[in-house]
Amino acid sequence: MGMQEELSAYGAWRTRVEQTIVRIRGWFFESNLTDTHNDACIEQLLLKLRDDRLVVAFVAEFSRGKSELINAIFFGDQGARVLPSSSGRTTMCPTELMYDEDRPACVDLLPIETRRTPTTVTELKGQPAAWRRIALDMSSTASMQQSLARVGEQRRVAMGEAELLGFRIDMTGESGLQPDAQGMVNVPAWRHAVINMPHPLLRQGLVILDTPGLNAIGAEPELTLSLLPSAHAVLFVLGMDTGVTQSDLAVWRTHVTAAGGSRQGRIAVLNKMDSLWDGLRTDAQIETEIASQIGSCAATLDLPAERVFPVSAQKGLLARIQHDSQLLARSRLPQLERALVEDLLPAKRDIVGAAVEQDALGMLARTREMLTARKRAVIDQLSEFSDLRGKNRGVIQYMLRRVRTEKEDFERGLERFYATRNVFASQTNTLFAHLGMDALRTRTLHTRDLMESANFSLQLRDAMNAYFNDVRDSLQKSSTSVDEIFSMMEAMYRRFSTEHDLRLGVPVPFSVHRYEKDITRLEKAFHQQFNTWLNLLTTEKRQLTQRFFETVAVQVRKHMEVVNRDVEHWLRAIMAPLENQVREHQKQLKSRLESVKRIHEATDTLEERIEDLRQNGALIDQQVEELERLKSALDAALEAPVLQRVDAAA
Ligand SMILES: Nc1nc2c(ncn2[C@@H]2O[C@H](COP(=O)(O)OP(=O)(O)OP(=O)(O)O)[C@@H](O)[C@H]2O)c(=O)[nH]1
Ligand SMILES: [Mg+2]
Repeated sequence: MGMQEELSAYGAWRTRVEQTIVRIRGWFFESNLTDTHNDACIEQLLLKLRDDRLVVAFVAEFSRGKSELINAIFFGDQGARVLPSSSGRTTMCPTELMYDEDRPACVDLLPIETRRTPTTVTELKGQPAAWRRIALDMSSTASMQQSLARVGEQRRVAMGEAELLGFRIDMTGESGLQPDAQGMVNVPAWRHAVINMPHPLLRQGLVILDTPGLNAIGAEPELTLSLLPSAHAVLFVLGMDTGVTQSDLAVWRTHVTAAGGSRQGRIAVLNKMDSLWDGLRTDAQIETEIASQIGSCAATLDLPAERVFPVSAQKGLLARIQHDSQLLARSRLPQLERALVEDLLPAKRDIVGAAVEQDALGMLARTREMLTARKRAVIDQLSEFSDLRGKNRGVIQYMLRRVRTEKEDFERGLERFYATRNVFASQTNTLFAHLGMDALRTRTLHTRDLMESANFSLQLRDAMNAYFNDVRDSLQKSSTSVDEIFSMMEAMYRRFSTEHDLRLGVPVPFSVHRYEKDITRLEKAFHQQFNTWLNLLTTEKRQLTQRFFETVAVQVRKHMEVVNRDVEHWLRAIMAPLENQVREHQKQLKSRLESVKRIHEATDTLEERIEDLRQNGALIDQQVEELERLKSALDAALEAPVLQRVDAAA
């Protein structure tokens, strides 16, 4: 199975899961079983499923063959080299290849000048006017290549200007751009490119991120802080002819391991294996050479040797264009592709599966509990009424009194419930005040001001430290609030379980701590970046720091939005069962009282009431059965195999 089929299989799996959830939503609606909590759960879940993208990033120093590798893996069937690849620097800015049906096939380019303002790429993605759009004609390879080549455009600017745009200048050209005799340097014309292409793999939700080598990037903190850590797989490309050089290591450290995004699969690729096929070495010599290169590469990067793949991207591409299966096998591209798919899909499937399990199965379980409670009430009433058969009015009167007392008891309990709900509301307000996006906005503005007025590096660092401390502090305070809410709800659950016989179990706990990790990761990345800059506060450095801060702020905001969303979800999740069961119990008491009253007043016969209850019970049984069917359907959809391991790769 090729990459294409594997991804299609995954897409089909996801669609099946999604369809089952839509079916469940429909049934809930028809059966009158929806409530706001369930609705919100399902909507969130569907959003998660629809927005499910797989991001594969290619990272390396320039000319290691990233673009060629992308061509060979993803565009071999195009019959030509799609992404520009040539000796020297080709890819000049981070380039995302994806497909979004709402936009035409096109290349969107963000001018490099946007780096002069602190606005981040993420923010600019919401401002179409900031981008230059070039149409992409998918019917002609030549015109497509022409459009794609524009990603590599450059501009000649004065050194000072280049520095303002965040590029490092180095007279020797080693650790920065090298100026010519006139003091001019070539900088990329674009800061970021998004290629929207209706390619089958991209349609499946695959996003490919091609990055330029070190010096061409200059300072683009988003790559390190956001794009790369959120990628599901990172392919780090090395040249078999060069091995791991100092600048390769620098790229590995700044882009791959620095931001600490260790969740994704990391694969090292030893490209240009064909440089060993010189016609002089024997096959055995080539193998020995490859094995030794793998060993030293694995040791230097601290990766297991199985994660290092020797390939020839160029021969692989050629083989695909010429349909030469022997050459394809020799390029060893299929092994790399298999590793990539095996990394990507199960990981992704686990994430999606866990979300579905938590949200959808949780909701089914809650509904199941509610139906069970309803059924129990029906059975109790049935036996109560059956006992009344042949009894005189006195007994019925006695029963009427008993139900009334029970109802009054429960209503007193309800007062406590309403009081708790008020406390809950005020505690929730406190919690959101700690987590609040407004507070975060004020904090961000304040830090921005401090940074602007800073005269020394130390002040910049202090401003950032204060910012992170503030964020952490708000998380800690939220954690205390969460604990308070939990204890109160736990007591309430217990009380209603013992005093009114509700089956509530224990409320789900919640921890804010796991979100602190993300903040710590950002802080670490900031310090690492900051420490690499000199202690002198130049205009360039101030700009760099500010731009870096803006990226950090956007990331922190995103994380805090997630915390807020999760907290909201949790609050609903602990309040909803209590509210539902209380409401349910209240309804039952009312209908029971109603029934006994009618029997007492002889408006209904006992047998009629018993028959009603029987029918009601049968309806609940049917609902439980349907619920079980839906649950099995969801289990089956989730468990369907996604990845077929086929040994004959290619
Ligand atoms: N012999 C050989 N050459 C290769 C191979 N892969 C790429 N190349 C060549 O290496 C050069 C650089 O390839 P690119 O794909 O442009 O490299 P890149 O990593 O994208 O480089 P930048 O975009 O400049 O950062 C090109 O001339 C390719 O033809 C390979 O497997 N074997
Ligand atoms: Mg390239």
